Amino acid sequence: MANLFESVQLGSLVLANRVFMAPLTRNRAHADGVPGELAATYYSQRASAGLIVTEATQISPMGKGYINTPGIHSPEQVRAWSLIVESVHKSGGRIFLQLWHVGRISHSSLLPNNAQPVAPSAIRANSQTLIATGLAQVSEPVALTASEIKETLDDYRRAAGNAKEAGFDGVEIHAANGYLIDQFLKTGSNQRTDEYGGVVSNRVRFLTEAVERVLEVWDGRHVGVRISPTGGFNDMRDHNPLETFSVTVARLNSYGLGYLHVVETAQNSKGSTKEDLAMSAHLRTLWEGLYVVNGGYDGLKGQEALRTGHADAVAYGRAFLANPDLPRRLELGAALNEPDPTTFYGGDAAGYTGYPALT
Ligand code: 8OZ
Repeated sequence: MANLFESVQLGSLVLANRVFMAPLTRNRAHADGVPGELAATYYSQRASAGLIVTEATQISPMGKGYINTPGIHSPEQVRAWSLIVESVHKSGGRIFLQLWHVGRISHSSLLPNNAQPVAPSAIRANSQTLIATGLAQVSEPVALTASEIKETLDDYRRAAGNAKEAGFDGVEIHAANGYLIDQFLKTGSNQRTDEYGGVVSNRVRFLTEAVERVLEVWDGRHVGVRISPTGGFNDMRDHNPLETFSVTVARLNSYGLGYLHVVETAQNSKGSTKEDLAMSAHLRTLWEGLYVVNGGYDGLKGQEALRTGHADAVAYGRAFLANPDLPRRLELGAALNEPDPTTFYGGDAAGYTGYPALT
């Protein structure tokens, strides 16, 4: 059985270990979605991760849902990302870009011409986002038309191509945590009566078509998908998660993807329950590729997950945020820096590039 510090093959890449850096929203990009000046330092400090997955990055202006998140749709954004990637590669790291469309989890003040957010159905989430004036309820969304769905899928392809141009090692499709793709998957946010709604084979269509667009530019082994089958974050619910996600995983198997990344917790920052872990264990039996888990893991629990075959790799969020040299610390059993929640979202170097490595 594998252990956390053993290498693993991902497509043409040999990853140095199985301690991955989970995607972490940090809200330090410029208003135009160009990543901030400190991002190259922040990510290259964490280059000892087996794989870095970047913070969620919007594929289009309509895909934005929070203040100061980065994009991958303009030439300036692509140029800035390419410098970040170069810096990570120079430090020996591997880095995937996370492709994100927030769907209904947005606010008109963040969107072109104060537009309403878009979603599978016009159902407002009982959820908050961060805008210029602070926390705000998300806006009432409008349902995507059939032609807008096609345009959004094209945005996935363009963004995936931009990520390739920036030099990334691959991309992760964000299908978790209540954002656009998850909104299509789960019944609480999808009441469509066309081929994108209703039975699960329809609800999974938007995800599989997004995957197909991304595979027009990337080799499948360099593409991951992140899901949150038991996740309730962002006001999500599904009437039969076991069915929804069993079918989703079975469909995804046919693409020969690099990995499946499963958020095992119902809410960000909470631990996983027996039910969360049972769902994940079930999906693990269905999935034919590399299986990455996230949520509530420390070094011991991560090691145990690999030893028992529950997972092939573990993605750490908060622990990696606060410990740039996390794999080394876990291997040594060294003490960890504590993450400071007051500097998670927005701000400067404090709580970003300021966490010390071991000397
Ligand atoms: C926390 C705050 C804002 C966004 C996710 C992209 O949950 C996020 C996110 C998390 O996937």
